[in-house]
Amino acid sequence: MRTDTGQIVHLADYRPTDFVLERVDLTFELDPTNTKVEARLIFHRREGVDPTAPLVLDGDELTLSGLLLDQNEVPTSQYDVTPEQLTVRDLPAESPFEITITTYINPEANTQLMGLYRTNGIYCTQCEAEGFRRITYFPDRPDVLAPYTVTIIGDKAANPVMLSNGNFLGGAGYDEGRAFAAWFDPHPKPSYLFALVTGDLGVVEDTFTTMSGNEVALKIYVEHGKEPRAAYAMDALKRSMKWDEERFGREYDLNIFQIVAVSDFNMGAMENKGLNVFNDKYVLADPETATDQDYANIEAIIAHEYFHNWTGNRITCRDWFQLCLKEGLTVYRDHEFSADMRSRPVKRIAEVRHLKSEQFPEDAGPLAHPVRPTKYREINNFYTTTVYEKGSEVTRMIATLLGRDMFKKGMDLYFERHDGDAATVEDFVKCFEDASGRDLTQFSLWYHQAGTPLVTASSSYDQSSGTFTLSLEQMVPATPGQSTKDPMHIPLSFALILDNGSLATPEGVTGGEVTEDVLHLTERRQTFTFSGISSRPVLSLNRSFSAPINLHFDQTPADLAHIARHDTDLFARWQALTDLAMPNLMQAARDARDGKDVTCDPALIAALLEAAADETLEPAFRAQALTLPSEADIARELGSNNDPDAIHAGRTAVISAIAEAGEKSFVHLFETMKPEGAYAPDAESAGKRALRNIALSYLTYSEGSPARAAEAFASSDNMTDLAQALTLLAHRFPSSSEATSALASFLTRFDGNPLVIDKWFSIQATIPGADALSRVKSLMENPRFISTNPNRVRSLIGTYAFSNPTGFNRADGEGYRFLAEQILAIDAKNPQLAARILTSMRSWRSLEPQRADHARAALTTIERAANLSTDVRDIVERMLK
Ligand code: 0A1
Ligand code: ZN
Repeated sequence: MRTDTGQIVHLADYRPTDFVLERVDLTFELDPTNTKVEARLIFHRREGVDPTAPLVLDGDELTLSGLLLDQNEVPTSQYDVTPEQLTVRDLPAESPFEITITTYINPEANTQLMGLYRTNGIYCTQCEAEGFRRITYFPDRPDVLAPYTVTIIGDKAANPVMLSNGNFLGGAGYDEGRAFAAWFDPHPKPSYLFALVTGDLGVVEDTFTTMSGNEVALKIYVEHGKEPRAAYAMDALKRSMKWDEERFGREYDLNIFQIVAVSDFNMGAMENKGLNVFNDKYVLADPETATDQDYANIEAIIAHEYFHNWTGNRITCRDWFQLCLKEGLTVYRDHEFSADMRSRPVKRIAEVRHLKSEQFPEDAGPLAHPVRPTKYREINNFYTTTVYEKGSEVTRMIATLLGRDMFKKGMDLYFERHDGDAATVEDFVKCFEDASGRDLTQFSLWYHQAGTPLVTASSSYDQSSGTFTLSLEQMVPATPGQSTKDPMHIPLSFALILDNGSLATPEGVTGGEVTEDVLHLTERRQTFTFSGISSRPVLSLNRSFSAPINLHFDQTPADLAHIARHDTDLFARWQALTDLAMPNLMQAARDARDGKDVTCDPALIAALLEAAADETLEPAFRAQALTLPSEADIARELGSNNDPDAIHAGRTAVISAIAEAGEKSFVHLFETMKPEGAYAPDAESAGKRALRNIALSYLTYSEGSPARAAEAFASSDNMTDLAQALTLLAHRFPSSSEATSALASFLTRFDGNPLVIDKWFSIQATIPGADALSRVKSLMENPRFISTNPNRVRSLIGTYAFSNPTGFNRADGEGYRFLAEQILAIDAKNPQLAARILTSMRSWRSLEPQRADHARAALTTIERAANLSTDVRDIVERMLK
């Protein structure tokens, strides 16, 4: 394992390489423990570079076994080599030269799953961000692009499938018992997009004809027997290809597109050119084993990786500081795709829930960093929700500022101007400036200033003059390394809703720029005055969540209820319901902490039940309306001195009050919201199931018995309903015989299906209360707990730490001490996984003092441990700073 080198990389130090890489020719002779890699690299010295400058290549845990220069052995006096670097001197000043490097690597021993590794008898690679240097010495950085030829030689029986990037050149028997295959990728690419997969795999095949008539072979490789479960992924892929042509004019550019699903993978999936590798969780689905959420995730991630072909691969990043250039933009594109495939407002609600629950805490804690950071110690730790989700929000804001047509013009210009480039965020923004003529200098602060802006709003209406005045103030909180901030350009979508529910059209506005329904807040304090408003309107602000901000706007419950009833933006209606609920939930937490009775405002109950019963609204929206802010959301709003037990108790009491008041409605929804016919994963059916299941959840509170959930468990014919019923039994009635027997029957029924067994672990890891820890510990003893499989580790330990506030944040600190032990054990095998799970403690400073002390002590234990990886050291030190 690579332990910490302590080196910090700075954006300001960027400079191009001294040598230009012209071509890459790789030959792999596969062996589980001793794979031979021969890399033939053709370089020339960049113009103007010192003719004596050496060639310096990156490595990671490598041993050099051969080095040739133009096919002649290089004398040892001409190079220096360590496991991390190869330096070759005395190279030609002008003419191109060929370096041939031979290394032997051990895929079987590669537990960190970076570079070439083995999973279930398959050879597989993961090279982003810096995994290629674990295969051979190489200029392993994203601005070094070249075409690749790859030859794979391996045992024929064990590797009937041999894949790499690009188009297939040919393959056959090689010698006794061995076969070879050769691939050529004509599109110059950086090493992080290299992939190789071989093994004995099943395949699902289809074709897609592109808009200019090219036929593309589509192949999804899965373990034998799982082929039927790849059908939905294939369908999502074809829809993604079509959508990218229609919406962005992007056509696929090879004659084959391949996806491989593997069961050991650190992340969700990887966009290697023409050969995407997926965590099988995001490929495999059928009604019996996958939930509606699983289907939606598959659709989104298949699209995301496919869309990277243009935003990431054809145009890549100059350096890793530009990661949001491909990730933020590609998330924006996959969000838009899902919005077009499903319900746009419901999709937006889900995005904002995710942003607020994951990115906002990151931005408010010790790990906060700008969307485009300027330094890092371990790049793997920057695949964050800030780079991805906030990066997507920044792209969305550009579209909001410019309008749909101008945004499209800017995107077209970006594709035209930068195809084949390793580009920067500045290059991207410039395209929109050039296309629109708009200056985006101030807007660009969204890339550079960390922290969620806080906008405080107040308004007044003057009947006599018919004017409505809105005063806005913005503040960007201090974040690590950035103590002062400049005012941002914040686009706020708004509506003025009149008494009868119609929208006011102001005659004029002063105080700042307003384009269509968007206010441009650009100063620290700004007052907008709208004229020609005949009666007092209710302001709906930041509709569709047009800017990723915290908004403090003291609106009365009556005004919020008005928005919840009338806004034409469904997102804003949901937001108003959330804003109605939040103060109630915060007060409930305080009351529970102080031992007082918890109450629930009847106006909140009425608004929620009204939305739930409104048949003009789609069921998926009604389900979202009934889903109260989570315990983590409440903790975030409370901000400091948090007691997760009190938050849980308060929220539970509020839910019980709603459940009792609405019991009749919930029974009605539970009985009527059943999609007709056989299970189908479409958004409409999924919405009905979501509404029925949230109704069932409320009924467990009002009825106080597991009977109805047990009956739902017994009668469900799909995984969505089954998993929800099991969750309710286990979480609401953990010691009931119904819960015990449902958990046992679920296990028996799905044993042998790892993705479903992950659910079995997660459901138990999230049972609230202090007993969760002993449950998690005993589940770790279960033979099905496989400590080397990232999905399984995440499903038990990750889910416990991230998603069980009361179970993890035990007042005695045992949860933190347990996590510290686990992080050290995981780190020894898989640093990336360990570092990621450790971020579950990112908000430790907002806990009440006793818990915070325990958390600090546990983090300090990690910090002081010997042989920490760079990944974990980077996170733990930033968290303790
Ligand atoms: N680029 C991939 C995600 C990814 C990132 C890093 C990885 O290893 C460190 C693996 C995958 C995506 O955005 O889908
Ligand atoms: Zn991505």
